[in-house]
Amino acid sequence: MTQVIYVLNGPNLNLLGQREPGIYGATTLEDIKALCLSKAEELGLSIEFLQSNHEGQLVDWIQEAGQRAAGIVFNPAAYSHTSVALQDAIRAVQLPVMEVHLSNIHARESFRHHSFIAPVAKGVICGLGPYGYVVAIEALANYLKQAAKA
Ligand code: CA2
Repeated sequence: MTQVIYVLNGPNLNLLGQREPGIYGATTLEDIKALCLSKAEELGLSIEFLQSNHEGQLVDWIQEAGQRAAGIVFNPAAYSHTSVALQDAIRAVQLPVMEVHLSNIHARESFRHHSFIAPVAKGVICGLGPYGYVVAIEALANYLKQAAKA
């Protein structure tokens, strides 16, 4: 059966391409969804691509992924730096998670340097722009293949 990957996006990422192009570029979230779908098709995976501005909704989707998905690509946006609830949800489902950030959070304000998600993620990709999502899907596919062999 085709494996499902949840691609979850946190607050304000719905504004991509419309505001602050100097930091986040001109690509919209719909463009990123198209990139993810194309990479998933190439790898024989199925994608559930979702965005919410609400922490509880993201927790619900992580729990849902626990029932339905093989892994999660997650850009928690500002909740990366604040959310114990999202870390707890990831710990609870025990799915492999690749954390993605469009910008290089380590080259920005110090409050962005810490992530509550990183300690429970398999990998963290930042600073590669929309391509980071493609890399994250590839890395997750590779992880799942290796895990199936073990
Ligand atoms: O670089 C990333 O992907 C971030 O997760 C983006 C978050 C930020 O809080 C993280 O530190 C790094 C912000 C997403 C907000 O996106 C906007 C897009 C357009 C206009 C305004 C905000």
